[in-house]
Amino acid sequence: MPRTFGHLIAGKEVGSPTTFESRNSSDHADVVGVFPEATREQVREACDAARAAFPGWSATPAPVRGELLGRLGEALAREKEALSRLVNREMGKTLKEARGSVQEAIDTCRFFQSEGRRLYGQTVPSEMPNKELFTYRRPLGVVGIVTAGNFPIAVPSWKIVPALVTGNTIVWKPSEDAPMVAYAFAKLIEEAGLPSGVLNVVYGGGKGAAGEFLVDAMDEGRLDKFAFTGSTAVGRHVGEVAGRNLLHPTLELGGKNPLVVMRDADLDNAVQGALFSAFATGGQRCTSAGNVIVDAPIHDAFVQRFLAAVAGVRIGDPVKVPDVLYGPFINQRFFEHWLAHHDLGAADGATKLYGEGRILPGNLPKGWVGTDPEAAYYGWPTVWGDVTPDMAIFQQETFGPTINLVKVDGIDEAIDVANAVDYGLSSAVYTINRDWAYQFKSRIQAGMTSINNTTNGAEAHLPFGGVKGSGNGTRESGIWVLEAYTYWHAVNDDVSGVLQLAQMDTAYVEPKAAVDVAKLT
Ligand code: UN1
Repeated sequence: MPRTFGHLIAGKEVGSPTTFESRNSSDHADVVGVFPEATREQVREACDAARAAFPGWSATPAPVRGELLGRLGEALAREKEALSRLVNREMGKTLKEARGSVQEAIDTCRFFQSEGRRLYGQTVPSEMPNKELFTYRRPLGVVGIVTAGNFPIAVPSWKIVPALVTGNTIVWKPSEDAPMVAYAFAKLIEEAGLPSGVLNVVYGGGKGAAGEFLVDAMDEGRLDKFAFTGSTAVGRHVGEVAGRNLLHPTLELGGKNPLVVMRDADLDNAVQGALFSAFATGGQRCTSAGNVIVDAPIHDAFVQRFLAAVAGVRIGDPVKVPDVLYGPFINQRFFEHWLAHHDLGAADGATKLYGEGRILPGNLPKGWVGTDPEAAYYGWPTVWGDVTPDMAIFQQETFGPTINLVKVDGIDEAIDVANAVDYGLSSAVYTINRDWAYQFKSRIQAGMTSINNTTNGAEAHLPFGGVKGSGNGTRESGIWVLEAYTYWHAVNDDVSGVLQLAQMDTAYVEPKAAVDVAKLT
């Protein structure tokens, strides 16, 4: 019998009248756990619990908060294997990728442990005597967090860990696709010693459910900050609600990431990079490649090698067969959205070079090494050729194992085509020409660029986030994320004992008569 788990509100585990099952993404017969569907009232209670916990947590010295996050890092490292297996089972990443994603959360804790001993402000000279100026980072208050299922521990850690080290309290609505991973993460945060009410977790869906209730909590004045990872459409809505409440949200949204292969590239390296960028996690990363842009002189050679590599891609249940490149769709919605793109591609007039839709017993790709393809949603690796920027499949995020091949002539056209989407999250170029690499990194519209590597590869101490439709310019990770969870407080400390007014009582030194250097000799 699967266990039934509860929300975490004010340090207590509580249930709801309705529940939902979290199932193994690779084998839907396997129920991982049963979770409550939060009511609007419960989301409000969670916000109020976070509000009540704020004075105590924000007054806890930052080094002490950092120490707690260091302990969380140790607990995550201790449980890394079990957590990775949970990620692998619940959302369907390969074990290697799952381990990487847990490591990303560990790295984040380690980085922010010591940030608790910095959180620097400045000491600033005043324009008047016997007066000092200071700047302090202050926490914002209660943070609402909604995260996606594709990185169920790494991406939540990018938000939760810096929000905590800076003294905020939290209501987190994890993805309904990976609530078990969220529960385990929250338990380890509890183990590290976080006081009750500082982190509250409410489970449930997005639309018409816990996610929407948490967004609505901004209109109810219950939140001071919102952080969201998910689709651009939902991100726009979150941004609108945040905007009318004068909140500055963190929005990490979709992508249609370009990977350029220039004529001088190491083709083997480029093929491997394109393969991973396109198909790892079944194309369900925000950083997955959407369009591979190939320089004309090597176009045909690249396509030939790429298609040979695609035919060799191992696909199957990543819990039972460890060395697959990718496993199932995380959920039915992603699968259906991906399936529909086949009609788009056909209507666009693109050429399907590889792929036959859903993997089924009578429709197995060469690389299928799984057991029962009907146990979950599995998709053929799909490659479209002759794609041009005006096509819908070039423009729209697919979020599945599909890649488009686009032919260009030279670096200028490659950059123009790479920029011809409404998104701008990540990007990559394969070239050994220093000038082309320089041109690409200078002119590409993206928050992240790899030179001779995949479109993936964010690390815990680099800024992560997009431009254009991929976000609102906020950044996660590293020192940059501190801006998202604090405001700057300017303090004037006057010890003169008299009223002295800035700009008015300032005794600037008057200049003397002008010196004309030409007349000096
Ligand atoms: C995401 O898909 O939301 O660079 C984050 C990468 C990972 C993070 C992806 N380290 O692909």
